[in-house]
Amino acid sequence: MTLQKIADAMVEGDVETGKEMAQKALDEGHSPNQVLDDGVLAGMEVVGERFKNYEMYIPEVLSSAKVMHEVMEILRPKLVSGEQASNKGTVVLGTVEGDMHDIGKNLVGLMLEGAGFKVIDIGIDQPAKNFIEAVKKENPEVVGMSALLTTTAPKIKEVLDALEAEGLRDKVKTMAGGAVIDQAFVDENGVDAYGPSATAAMEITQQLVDEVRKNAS
Ligand code: B1M
Repeated sequence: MTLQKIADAMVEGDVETGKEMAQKALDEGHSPNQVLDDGVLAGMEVVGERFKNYEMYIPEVLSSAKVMHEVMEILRPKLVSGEQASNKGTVVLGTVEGDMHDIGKNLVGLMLEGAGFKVIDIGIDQPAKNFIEAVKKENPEVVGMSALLTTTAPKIKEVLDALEAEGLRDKVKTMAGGAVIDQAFVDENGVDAYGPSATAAMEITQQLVDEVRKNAS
């Protein structure tokens, strides 16, 4: 019931109720992951459907995104455990050029941080050169790219080509995710892994870091 109220608050763009219900759900003993999956993401799914069907428009979707952001601030300390800042691996993460969507990317970053990885989030609308700059500076094991538009998905390939051109392709593993990305896209474009969800991204990142470290030793 409380989780449903969080989902409803997401759809209605009601920040106060969203925050209140998220705190109530935690107090009632729901895990942060339950609040995320059955409250926040369940609500976002409805928003996505309504947006697609022209039943919700950009300002309303942005209000839903605000609710999500505020609820995530409540969940963040609970999702990000004491495992942080270990030597588990580094991930450079960003949304590709031309793409402003960051809710999924932020969630992936949060979950990865929670699992103990160092996350360098370079933000939204990032051209290939900025990914390269971050790789040179941070020396990550993994480069993560998020794309939610059919028009911006090809930018992932541009990042891969730039890594190749800079002689960095063999030093990192790459992962991509977002609404328009699937396994076929990843296979066709030579990305190392597809991240279907933030939860899956944690496990995949661990595998990719292990591979990079094994190859380097
Ligand atoms: Co946009 N939008 N949007 N939008 N938007 C979509 C993506 C769309 C599918 C909606 C639709 O029409 N059905 C559609 C794209 C269609 C297409 O290209 N095939 C679309 C469109 C068309 C647009 C605009 C062009 C609309 C317009 O202006 N006419 C415009 C483009 C702006 C731009 O980027 N240049 C636009 C704008 C916006 C808002 C600004 C209003 C807002 C974004 C706010 C923000 O991000 N701060 C927005 C939103 C919210 C959406 C929907 C409704 C929801 C996206 C979302 O946040 N989902 C979306 C509909 C949909 O996806 N069904 C839609 C929740 C989030 C948790 O899921 O991002 O998928 P997601 O992330 C998941 C996984 O995919 C995965 O983990 C996450 C958590 O499990 N994942 C990764 C994501 N990245 C990963 C990276 C990884 C691994 C896993 O490794 C690196």
